[in-house]
Amino acid sequence: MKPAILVARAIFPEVLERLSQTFEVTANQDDRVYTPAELTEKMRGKVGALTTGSERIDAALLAACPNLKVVANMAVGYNNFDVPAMTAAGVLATNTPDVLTETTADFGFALLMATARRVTESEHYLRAGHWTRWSYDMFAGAEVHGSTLGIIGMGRIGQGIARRAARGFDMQVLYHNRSPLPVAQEVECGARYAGKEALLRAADHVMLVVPYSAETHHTIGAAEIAMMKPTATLVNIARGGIVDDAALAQALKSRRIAAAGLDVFEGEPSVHPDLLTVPNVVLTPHIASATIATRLKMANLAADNLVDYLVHGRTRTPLNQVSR
Ligand code: 8YV
Repeated sequence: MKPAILVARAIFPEVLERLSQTFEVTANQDDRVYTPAELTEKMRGKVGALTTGSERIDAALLAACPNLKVVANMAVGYNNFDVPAMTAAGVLATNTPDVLTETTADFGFALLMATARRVTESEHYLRAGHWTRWSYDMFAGAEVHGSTLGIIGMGRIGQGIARRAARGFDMQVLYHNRSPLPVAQEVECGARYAGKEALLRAADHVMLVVPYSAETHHTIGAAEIAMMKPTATLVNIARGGIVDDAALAQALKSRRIAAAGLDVFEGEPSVHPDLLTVPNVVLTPHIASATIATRLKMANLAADNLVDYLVHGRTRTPLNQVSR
């Protein structure tokens, strides 16, 4: 009998096929997002699961699934996992670091450019048939090259964005992180450490790349927005909840800051209704890692994590330590 696993969301058929050679796979190629009760039911009796950010693994689910040994998240972020509860239950947690770093940094830059240069706002204007003549200030935005970028969260993706900014766009890069990087690494990515307030006051553009946790909840709220330049843009490719979306919508409405680019939202896939009506925000549906090549690498790494642990007793990209 092959060990039984759940693949909780639709994935590439070739990855499913690969997993089926080793496991008895319960798949979800219809891609319905399970309620917590449905997820628990589907997970019951399984030894492993491949999840995405939409599946919450918590103590209640773990208590109902005593056979579970490993959950492999197809994401680098893992705020959908209660890791201490998983460790206590002896369940290995894994994620997909590295394979999405450069692709996600590319997207951070795309969103920065689209926001500062008002790409989607001007496209909507054109599509609506409003474009009748050229004018000197039509959709005039903010300079990107040569400006100051403030990055909050300086992990692998933050560093990738810093390199793009410093080397490709001649930007001054400030970053804020729990702890400063070693000097050699700062030099390599062309970035300088700053306190959060100093960064917010100095930056022409602020980019959020910090993992979500209780400590980083509402890293940017009304008080932080009040420190930013009125011409500044804010880009969030990290997680919903890092920004107070209601406060941001209000700031965009009153033009307290110039514009925002958001790939992630509090309570997504719901989006704060005021963000849907203000023109000076670029909104994308959590697609920062979405290239076919990268998503395939993420799916394969999640699959490797299941095979490695369940078949070979090895760990590849673990988030906790458990004894088998
Ligand atoms: C995922 C992400 O697509 O890796 C992450 O943390 O946010 C995205 O790359 C998303 O979480 C689905 O699992």
